[in-house]
Amino acid sequence: MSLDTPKPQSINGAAFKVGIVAARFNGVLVDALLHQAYETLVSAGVKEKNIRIHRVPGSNEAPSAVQLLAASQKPDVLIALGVLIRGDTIHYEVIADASAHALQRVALDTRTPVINGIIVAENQQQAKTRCLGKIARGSEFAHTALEMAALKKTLS
Ligand code: DLZ
Repeated sequence: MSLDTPKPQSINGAAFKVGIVAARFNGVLVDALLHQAYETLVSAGVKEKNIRIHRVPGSNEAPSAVQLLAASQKPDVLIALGVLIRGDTIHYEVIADASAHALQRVALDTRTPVINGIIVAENQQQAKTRCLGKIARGSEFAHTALEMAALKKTLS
C-alpha cells in the first residue's frame, strides 16, 4: 500500500447490492482482480446473492454494460474491472481515456457510484504486479465500492 492510499474503512455491506462488470480480455489478470474484489465484498458482509457479475468482451464495452446494469438492477454501487496493456497501436490510449470518461458519465447520469477498476499498464509485468502481486488492486476497488455504497445510502 502506498502512502497516499486511504486506509480502508470498516463498513458493513449486508444491505448493499453490488454490480460488477468484468472484461474477458486479459482474462487471467481480470479474474484475479475479480476474485480479490469478490472476497473483500463478502468479507464485509455483502450477500453473495446481491453481487451480480457480468462479463464483457473488453474494457471498451464496460461502460455500456455498467449503464445497462444501473438501469435494470438498481445496484448501490458498480465496479468495472479490466486490464489495458499498452500495445503498438493507439487503441490502448483511446480505450483507456474513453472508458474512464464514460464510466464517470454513467455514474453522474445514473446517480450510481461507478468504481473504475480498469488497470492501465505500460507492459505485462506492470499489469501482473497490479493484478497478482502484493499490491494487487482488486480488494482496494471493493473497499472503495463499499465506501461509496454507504455514502449513497446515507445521502439518497
Ligand atoms: C482490442 C483490444 C486491445 C488491443 N487491447 C485490449 C486490452 O489491453 N484490454 C482490454 O480490456 N481490451 C482490449 N481490447 C478489446 C477492446 O476493449 C474491445 O473489446 C474491442 O475494441 C471491441 O470494442
